[in-house]
Amino acid sequence: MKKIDSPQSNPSETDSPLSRRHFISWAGAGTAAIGAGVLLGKTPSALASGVRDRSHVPSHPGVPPGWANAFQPSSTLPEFPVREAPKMGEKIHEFTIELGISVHEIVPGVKIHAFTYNGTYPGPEIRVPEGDWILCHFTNRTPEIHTIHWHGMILPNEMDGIPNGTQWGVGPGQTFNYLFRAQPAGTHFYHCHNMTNLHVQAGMFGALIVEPKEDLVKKVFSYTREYTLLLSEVDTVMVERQMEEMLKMMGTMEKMNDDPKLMKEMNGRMMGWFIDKKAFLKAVEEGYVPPYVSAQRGRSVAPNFNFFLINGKSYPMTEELHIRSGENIRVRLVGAGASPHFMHLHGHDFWHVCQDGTPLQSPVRLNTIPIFPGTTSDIIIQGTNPGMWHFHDHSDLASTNNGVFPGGMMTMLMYDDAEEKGVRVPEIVQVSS
Ligand SMILES: [Cu+2]
Repeated sequence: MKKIDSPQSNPSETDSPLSRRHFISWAGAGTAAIGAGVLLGKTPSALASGVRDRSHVPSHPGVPPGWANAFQPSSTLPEFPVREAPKMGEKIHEFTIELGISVHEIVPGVKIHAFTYNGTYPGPEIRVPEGDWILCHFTNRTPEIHTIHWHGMILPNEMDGIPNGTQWGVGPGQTFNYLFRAQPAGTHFYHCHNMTNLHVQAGMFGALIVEPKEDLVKKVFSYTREYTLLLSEVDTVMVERQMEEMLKMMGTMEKMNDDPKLMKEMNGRMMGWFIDKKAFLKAVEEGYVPPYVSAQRGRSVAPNFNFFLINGKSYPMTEELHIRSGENIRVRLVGAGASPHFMHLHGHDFWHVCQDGTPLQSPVRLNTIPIFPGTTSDIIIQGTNPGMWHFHDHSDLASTNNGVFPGGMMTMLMYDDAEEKGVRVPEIVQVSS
């Protein structure tokens, strides 16, 4: 780990989050250093160097002891220079992810064709310590183009995984090697960034947990178990139809390979790719009709979600959370899909401790937490009320399976010692009311 020298010594100036000196640094050398992506050891402040300096984080009144996460303008800066290469002695964690097409069962009787990372829906959880490196060999074994976007990571531009944006899409049979340092710490996720409306519904997402050097949450709440819940939803009719269309279209394209005349027509227009905005506008002028105007590829219909998933499953097939009286558990909630969800716990209040990976300045006490698409929230549940408690999206639509209550985005908080504590609740599996 590389530390930045900071000549700041006046505590009043350091503690003031918006001191004049910070502004001057930001407007001057700071932006230049960030733009160049280089690490300069002797700069006037953390802002100027473009990397974070944690050497003087002040304590804040009202937060739990040890929480020390007060507001600092420099706290969004990367801890490590972004465009560095791995150095001798630094740890590289290697992962192989193969994308294939598999059949995924949401609940008994409901199966869809899915795009799966290493065969699972969602993909495998990736977990690495902050500051170590991730080297991910991503191979595409499907006929569509895909990438992996590392959501929440502060990484080099060309590792961000945007097809025809920061990299060429990874085509059938191709492998792309993603290499970046795991930062910042916290709960994050990864997902495909091509045709996300279909590909994420089809299963292309997974958890990415970057473990901090010092776990502030554990320091205060000393949790013993943790769970990661990836929240998403799917329109099974749309996914089935589009997966079928995709396979058909790919078949046609394969035939075109042998026919030069047809091949000529299989240009950027057909794929919807243009070299720049000017080329796109010129094509429209010449009569090109974008696919969102004509439903020519059948992709203009908005999804009508009918299944609501926790880690790819709907109730009653969701995995339960386990707790004991007096125990704290950490639950990482990830908004991996396209809709907001409102996770509500019965019989308890819980602590919202982290947002988008970072510990909050002060934990917030709640019984319902909104999880918006692309956000992550970590909560701590304290074992204070033995029994078997519902934990579910309070949006009533999401409590159904294909319109039938109960189902959807719901799981149970199960006390392992409920009976010991004299609470007997029959375990009933209900699939219709
Ligand atoms: Cu994809």
